[in-house]
Amino acid sequence: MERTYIMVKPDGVQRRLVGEIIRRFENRGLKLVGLKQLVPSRATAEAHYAVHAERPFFGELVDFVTSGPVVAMVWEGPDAIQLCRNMIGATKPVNATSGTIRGDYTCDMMLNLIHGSDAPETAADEIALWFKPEELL
Ligand code: FUP
Repeated sequence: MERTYIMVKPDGVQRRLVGEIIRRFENRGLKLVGLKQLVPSRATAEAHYAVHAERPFFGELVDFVTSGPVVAMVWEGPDAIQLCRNMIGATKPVNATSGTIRGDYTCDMMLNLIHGSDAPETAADEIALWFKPEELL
């Protein structure tokens, strides 16, 4: 069993896609172990995207993810990290195929609805950044 950090970004919340996204993960058989809505602080957003700190889009990315409520979640299941990445679809819109969340609902690189951890180490770091242990049930 593996756990992954999933976040519906502000555009996904504004577009009323939270239910649709949760439904997809539930239908797939994953287990929801943590869930909350919050407006991320700048410090949390910068820590979450620290790997991109030197990239030219970093400021815009932090502005975007702190611009409104996000829905932070932890999902559990076999190979949950890669399985969720497959369901989310590629970062580059032209590579996000139909049937994936991004492929079905967005063609914008920044306004791409959802984040999912990309490896076991980042998943552990992100879960610890966004959730207290007692918030995971
Ligand atoms: P992903 O893991 O698919 O969410 O993508 P990354 O961690 O590589 O990038 C994080 C966010 O930065 C993306 F959701 C969108 C933004 N980004 C850009 O705007 N331009 C880029 O070239 C790469 C990423």
